[in-house]
Amino acid sequence: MSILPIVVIPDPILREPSKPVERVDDSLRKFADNMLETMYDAPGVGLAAIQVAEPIRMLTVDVSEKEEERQPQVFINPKIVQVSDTPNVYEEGCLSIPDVYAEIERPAEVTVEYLDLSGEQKTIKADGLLATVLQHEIDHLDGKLFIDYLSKLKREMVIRKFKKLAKQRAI
Ligand code: K2U
Ligand code: ZN
Repeated sequence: MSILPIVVIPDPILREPSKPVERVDDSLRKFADNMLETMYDAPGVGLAAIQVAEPIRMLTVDVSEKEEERQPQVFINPKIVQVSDTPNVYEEGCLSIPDVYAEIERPAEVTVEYLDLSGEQKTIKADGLLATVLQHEIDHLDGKLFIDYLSKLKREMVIRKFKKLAKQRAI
């Protein structure tokens, strides 16, 4: 298994919509393993394939508690088919936008249809942190970032900070 480099803003690839997975095969399962290893190493509770520069519609999640056994989940071609009217607010972060955290409001419950690593069609009804992380990761597959939910002023402050850091790194 390998730890893959995580893309950070302002890399434009993060704004590209990801393409549906055509075949669930051993090569995809190997890539999913590498995504999980990368996610645990970061550490994170979710990761979208685009964040490791692979524009396909696949994401990994593990919202198990630190002292619990790991519960890795892989979602292929995930589609949100139902959302609750009740909202929930979580302080979100993103491995592609390091050291930025913000309270984001999203539907508290979502129903997601997806393929698992055997290629089987599945449906999950999620709430709590899993619902938030699934919505955050599925946004990534559409080129959307959690800072897009911030005010224009706050979003531009974050992007300006990263452009300045990118320039300093380039020197
Ligand atoms: O997309 C990502 O970079 C994964 C995020 C997942 C996340 C989404 C919404 C709310 C919390 C996390 C990373 O895991 S960010 C690192 C992190 C880990 C635990 C809690 C908060 C942030
Ligand atoms: Zn993210």
